[in-house]
Amino acid sequence: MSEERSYGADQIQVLEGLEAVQKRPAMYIGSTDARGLHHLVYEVVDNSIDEALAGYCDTIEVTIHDDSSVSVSDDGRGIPVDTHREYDRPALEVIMTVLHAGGKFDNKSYQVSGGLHGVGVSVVNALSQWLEVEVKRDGHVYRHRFDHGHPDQEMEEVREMREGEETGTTIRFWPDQDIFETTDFTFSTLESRLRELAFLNPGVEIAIVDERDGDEASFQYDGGIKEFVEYLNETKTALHNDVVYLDGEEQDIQVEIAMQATDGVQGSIHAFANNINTREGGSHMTGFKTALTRVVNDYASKQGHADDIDENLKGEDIREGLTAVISIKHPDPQFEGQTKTKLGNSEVRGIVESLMHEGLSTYLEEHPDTGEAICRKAVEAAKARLAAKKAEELTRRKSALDSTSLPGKLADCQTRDPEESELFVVEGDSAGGSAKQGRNPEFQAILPLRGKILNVEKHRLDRILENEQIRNLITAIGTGIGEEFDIDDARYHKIIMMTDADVDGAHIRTLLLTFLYRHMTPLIEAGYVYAAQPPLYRIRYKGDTYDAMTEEEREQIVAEVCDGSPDQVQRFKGLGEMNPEQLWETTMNPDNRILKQVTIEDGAAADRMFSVLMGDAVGPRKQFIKEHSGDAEWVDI
Ligand code: 0RA
Repeated sequence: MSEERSYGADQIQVLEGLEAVQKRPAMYIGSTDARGLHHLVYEVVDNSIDEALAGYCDTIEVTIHDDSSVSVSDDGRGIPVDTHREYDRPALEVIMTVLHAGGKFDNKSYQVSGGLHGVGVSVVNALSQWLEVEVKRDGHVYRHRFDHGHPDQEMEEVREMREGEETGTTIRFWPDQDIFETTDFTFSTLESRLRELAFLNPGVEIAIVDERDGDEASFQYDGGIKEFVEYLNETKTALHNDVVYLDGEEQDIQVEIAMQATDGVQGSIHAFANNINTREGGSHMTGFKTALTRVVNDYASKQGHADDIDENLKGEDIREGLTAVISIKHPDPQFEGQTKTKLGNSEVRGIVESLMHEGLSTYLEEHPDTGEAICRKAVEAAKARLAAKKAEELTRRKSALDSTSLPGKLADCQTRDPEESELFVVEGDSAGGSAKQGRNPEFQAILPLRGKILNVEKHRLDRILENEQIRNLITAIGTGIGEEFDIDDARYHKIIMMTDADVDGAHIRTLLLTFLYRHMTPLIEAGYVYAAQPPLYRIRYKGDTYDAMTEEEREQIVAEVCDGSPDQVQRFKGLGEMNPEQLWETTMNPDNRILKQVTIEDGAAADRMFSVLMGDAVGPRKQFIKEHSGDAEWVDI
């Protein structure tokens, strides 16, 4: 800050605000790991989206620069620069430095910023070692720069706007390396969220460029969430061509619903409120499910489509294989739940229900082929469910998964405190043997898995549970499965997949992840799931050993540490090649190892990835693998 400035009461308030954010960043952005880092970008983009929702911005451009900074550019009206009366400072400076100041300047009806991570762009400023804003409005180009959230100097007027030049805002920020565990932005993570935002805000063009390697993508969907459903179903077989689309508005609350049934056994319903993925559901989800069950049952009995079964279709029957996106925009959304991703506004339930009642009933009447396809699929699911029940599958399942009888293969740990306990799920019996000898038995348990586990994408839960590997896994974890799943029963708070660093290992890890993602989602959400990172090479030089996790790291160590001539370079083809001590040292010892936490950054993207990799359609899978073969991080771990 310039020395002359005297601090008035308002400035002191500003400083306290920024300091609070810097002291407890996690309170404002959730975490300071990669997830929190990417939230910074979403926070800035949300402001541009607000400008688009207000009708003033068509294009948003995100750039990852090669100096660990990101810029977000839009063609909106530009952040106001005139003097703010209360603070006696440029409005731009107030917006950038005062917590929650953004929204006060405009009564926008559905602002995104102010929602989940909508803590305001001032939080991004507080957590950036450097931030620059350029505003084009009122015929001028203005620039303001900030150092750890504090104005570096007075706002500058740089030049006049040129003939035909558009108004807009560009914010470029360099995240504070003392605050964030990593400042390495991942293109695919940002890309997924930007694609989602483009689906949720039809018409807005959102582009991303990665200056580090030239990657780029651009999204614009005039069809909105209808196109979102088509995209989610691209790798699946739809049972009707048309995507059902409903929209309505009541009490200033906009509701949009799009859905399409597929022949798969996995359903996926994605609910959003003010562009925020409400993973924990809430009133819009409840309203949707209740009405869906009722409308389809009414329609089925009226048309005689469910005469084959004696009872009503259950909600789960109708949702089997159904892909749906619900998007609401609310002037005052209330977010609840553990991760603040559950919509609390109770009035929304009835509004969604009545839109579904009227809209879906009419739709089915007018599109009898679609109505029949949806009913036929639900009846088939109900029959499978009833058959499983009849075979006393449910009782068998319960006793088989009863955690009082732990699987014989499990070498459990001594502690009974789940917070301290780690479960290593290990590929193959031989690696399992090494892991058992190498572990610290106090808190590390080992479960070897033999061969490949079942591809759960393609089967219903009752079939999946016939697989012994899966049953062992469920029993060891202790949470139960399906309706009985309870995360509080988890016996370990770290479930670590330990697979070979080769193609087979990646395959097994993906199979495991698919299972955990589909059937034990809360474990991933709670951050309990990890992937171990065994080294690829061990290099010996002058009596010391060095491990390299990647090809590049090996080259670097050989060149920089061993002066180009190491004594020995050993390639670990599999975990089984490491002796127990090596396995402990490199991969299991909490002091040395690298664990990658599995996150569900984006439910929709993960859902799509799993069906691309595991589903029936071969074309998209080949395409995906071709596109991502050089990208070791695709699995979001
Ligand atoms: C407050 C008021 C107005 C625009 C904005 C904020 C605004 C903020 C951001 C952040 C990124 N891009 C943005 N674009 C606009 C409206 C001011 C007016 O009435 O012209």
